Amino acid sequence: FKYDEAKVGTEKLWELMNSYIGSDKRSIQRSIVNHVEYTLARSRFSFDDFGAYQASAFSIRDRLIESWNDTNEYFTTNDSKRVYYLSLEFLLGRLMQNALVNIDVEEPYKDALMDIGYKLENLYEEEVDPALGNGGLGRLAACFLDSMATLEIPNWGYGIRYDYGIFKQGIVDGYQVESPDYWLSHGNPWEIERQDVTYHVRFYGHVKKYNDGGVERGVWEGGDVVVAQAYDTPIPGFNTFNCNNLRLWRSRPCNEFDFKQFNAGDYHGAIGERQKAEYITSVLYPNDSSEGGKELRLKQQYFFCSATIRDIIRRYKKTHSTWNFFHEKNQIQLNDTHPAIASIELLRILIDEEKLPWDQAWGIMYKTFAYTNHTVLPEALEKWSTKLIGNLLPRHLDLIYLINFFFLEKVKQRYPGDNSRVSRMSLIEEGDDKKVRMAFLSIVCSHTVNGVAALHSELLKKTIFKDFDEMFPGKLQNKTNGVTPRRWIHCCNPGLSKLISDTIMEEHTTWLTNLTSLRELSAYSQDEDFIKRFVQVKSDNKLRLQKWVKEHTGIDIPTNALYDVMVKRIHEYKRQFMNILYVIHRYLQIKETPQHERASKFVPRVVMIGGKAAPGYANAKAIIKLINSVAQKINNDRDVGELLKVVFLPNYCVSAAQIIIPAAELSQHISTAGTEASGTSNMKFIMNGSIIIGTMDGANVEIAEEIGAENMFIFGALVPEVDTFRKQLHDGRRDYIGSRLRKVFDAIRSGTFGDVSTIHGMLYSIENGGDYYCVCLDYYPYLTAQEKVDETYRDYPKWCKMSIEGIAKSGKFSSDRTIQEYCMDIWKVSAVSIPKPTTNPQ
Ligand code: B1N
Repeated sequence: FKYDEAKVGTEKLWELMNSYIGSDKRSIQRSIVNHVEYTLARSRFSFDDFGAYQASAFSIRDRLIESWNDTNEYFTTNDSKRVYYLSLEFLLGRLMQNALVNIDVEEPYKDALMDIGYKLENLYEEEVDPALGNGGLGRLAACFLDSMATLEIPNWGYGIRYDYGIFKQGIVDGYQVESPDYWLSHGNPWEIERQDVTYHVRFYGHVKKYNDGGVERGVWEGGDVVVAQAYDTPIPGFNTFNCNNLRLWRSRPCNEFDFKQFNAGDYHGAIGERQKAEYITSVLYPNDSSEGGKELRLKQQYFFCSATIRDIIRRYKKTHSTWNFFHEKNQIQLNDTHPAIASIELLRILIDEEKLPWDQAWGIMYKTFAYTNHTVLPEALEKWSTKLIGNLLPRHLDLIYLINFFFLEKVKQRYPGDNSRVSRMSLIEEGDDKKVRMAFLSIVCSHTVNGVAALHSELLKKTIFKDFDEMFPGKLQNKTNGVTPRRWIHCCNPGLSKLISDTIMEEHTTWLTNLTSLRELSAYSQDEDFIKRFVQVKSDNKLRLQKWVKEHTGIDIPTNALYDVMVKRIHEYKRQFMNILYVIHRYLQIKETPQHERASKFVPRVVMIGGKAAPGYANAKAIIKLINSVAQKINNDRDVGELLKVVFLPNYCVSAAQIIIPAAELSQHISTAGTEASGTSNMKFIMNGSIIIGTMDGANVEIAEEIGAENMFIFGALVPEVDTFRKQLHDGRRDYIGSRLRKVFDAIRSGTFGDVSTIHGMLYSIENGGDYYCVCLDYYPYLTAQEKVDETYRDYPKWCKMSIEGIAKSGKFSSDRTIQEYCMDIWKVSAVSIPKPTTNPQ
């Protein structure tokens, strides 16, 4: 079989199609203007930046669709093994520049647009930032899609097309206020609505069981049925013709099932019922690292898992008539336990609908699924009440009980008489309100489990998954996270990208897919010319951020100051609180120092902190208020002047990150050791030449291993020391505040920063043994590390050397490396490269 020959029969179609848009100026312009006229129905003679953005997006999408179609056809004809990445979150960020860069037409589009009066950079700003995720977990999914497409792995992502993404954060009087992110209000030119790809999804109802020659099967009937409709977003790879897909599901009412109510004459009631169906995919839950146990969330999970599994089965059945090869042709990765119900759904379909024997169904499921854990925080581990599952998904609860029964039999066999182990490992947590432990269920139903950084994976083995690691040695692996250098170096920091290409004399197309070649930069870390250009790039980026800050906060910040940045979701474990305590300390110190001594004692700094707090997380919101109040006071203290500025960066999101990260010189990753599973912004910051001040937590440990601890400011307790401190707290230790921290607490309480009473609860609790995240334990080492920061910044060549060494040795943290490891160790899948498309014979 030769790909080109497949087209021979369709020559006629080729004739009709003016396909494969050329990359010359005229073709691009024609395609854009055609979309202005025919798609947008606007005047071809006058369109604003937004119209130009939309038309360009449609024009680019046309190209993507061409390779999308070719790719899928090729995978189907070749019966390629596929990977499916299931996630409740995909934090894609803006798509236009990414698409242009990946298919290598950014320059031609820039020229073509310039010629008709539009600046491409301005059009980029017209795009809404699709924010269907909370933070690291969702952004990781997006980086993985980019890497899988680039590495030519046959992959589809599956998730939910929420009407409302993560809320928009505003700041009023220093407090966070949330407003809805209705991101679809101006349409979404990147998606393709699939009217024809729909599935029915059932909720509630009841199960009738019957015995089918020794196998118990169920028939699930009644309840509510809603429709899942597919929306596809093409995912182009970098420097390849392959184009993968992200399929997101939207809930719609199901016509067939509504008629009764309409016929009964209850028109309004029936319309109301229909709206309930649409509600399922309305809104993304805004909790990062905590779980609410709400029914609607479980509905979302099952809704998208059911549609996804049916879609995967339908695709498989197109080319297969037996189940024998299902697991060899399909691998399904669960992005945390949020889509865990997918494995039970596959099992249910195989048993109840496909009528397979239990053992065969179980084997297929087991060999198909793999699960990634992203946290050890107990509040983030999903546990669904059996009542809730039993009501919403009665057949699934049956199967979970059955799985648990068989599993516990094995545990008993293996550890006879060890009853406490049996109850520890049970998939069901006993109690008044029995709960299904979704992480344990996912381990039992998957062939492989992984953590997201070396330290995290080791902790999993020692703590929450200890019993499982003992019983299934080797099943638990590590796959250290990574980020895509296409977005996180090339797109967000074009100056640095060009400097790298010029220096190592490689096209960006080469090093961006082989990031370890950045090592060559090491040779230039003390090269005067290189450093000069490097400093220029950084100061350009600082200027860009300065403008952004002015525009979004009204605050003027100097550029000749150290840019100290901490951007991530606000959480006690991440310790933004410790950061702001230090800022207060620094402020008090400046005030205590006579004017004429200040310049020699303090390096001018702009401290920037940004991130969203979950709407129901009172302490996180109190931290935001404190930061803003401290900023207000310090920024208006003329006595301090430009020596210290504090900014809360509002509405932190992917597009903001692309401005903020390239401008940072210092970035803070200061979580309590053992709490941050990996962190991924730490990787983005080092790739952009920012130095990390951080604890030995998450991927910081491996970053230190790669770039050398001497190129970071590492401080703080290690995991065992944290454990000890917590034990001491438990046993009544209270002597841990110390005089310098006491002063800071006093300043807060005395009203120096106005009314910040919302933080008083946290202060009290920290003083009275509730310092679970060990702020006090790490506070003084943190001060020392901060002093080292100032000292180093004064020796600017040394600072630059550290910063450049960081970039040079950041290659490991490309998500390409991560995906290669998943491919080899978990999915056993290899690249399938589609041939260069044949051009129109005309
Ligand atoms: O996943 C990231 C890691 O880099 C971070 O360290 C980790 O905190 C993050 C419930 C989560 N873990 N758990 C979540 C998100 C949403 C939700 O509803 C939990 N996010 C992480 C990528 O590995």
